[in-house]
Amino acid sequence: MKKVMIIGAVGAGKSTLIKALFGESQPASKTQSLIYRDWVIDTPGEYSENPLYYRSLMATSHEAAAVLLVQDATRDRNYFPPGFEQGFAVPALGAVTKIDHPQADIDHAIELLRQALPEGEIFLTSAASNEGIAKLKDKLMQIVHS
Ligand SMILES: Nc1nc2c(ncn2[C@@H]2O[C@H](COP(=O)(O)OP(=O)(O)O)[C@@H](O)[C@H]2O)c(=O)[nH]1
Ligand SMILES: [Mg+2]
Repeated sequence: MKKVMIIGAVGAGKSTLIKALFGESQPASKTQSLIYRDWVIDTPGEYSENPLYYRSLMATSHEAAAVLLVQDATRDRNYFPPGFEQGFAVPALGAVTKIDHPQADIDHAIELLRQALPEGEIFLTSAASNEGIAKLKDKLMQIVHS
């Protein structure tokens, strides 16, 4: 089965989003290494924050059919370098996480994510309220089964 690689800063909500995509609601534990589960490759946030790991992420993207860039709606800064999406072997799309959060600023999060992902589709999600999860899952299933 084709895979989707999920990247984003430490604490952005990647692992929790993955659990929500699988219909689970328990908290996610800290991701220490690349984790392969079914059609998903979860990555440690350090890999997206530290340029020393970029090559490793880009190499791993060859195993995936798409890369999902995750941006936390409660963060006011960008953890991806400008144009980051272009470094990957496969198409990229984006997800804004934690849109349920009282501190979420969705428009700002989209603006930040657009610097790394000028064109790919962006999905607005909350693992807490489940908003946007089904829509993102449909899209990812299309990619995985294409
Ligand atoms: N309010 C809210 N908090 C979330 C959501 N998703 C994740 N979190 C919280 O964000 C923190 C980091 O989540 P985690 O999935 O471990 O982030 P990762 O490092 O990107 O894998 C945890 O405390 C989660 O409970 C969400 O949709 N809404
Ligand atoms: Mg994680």
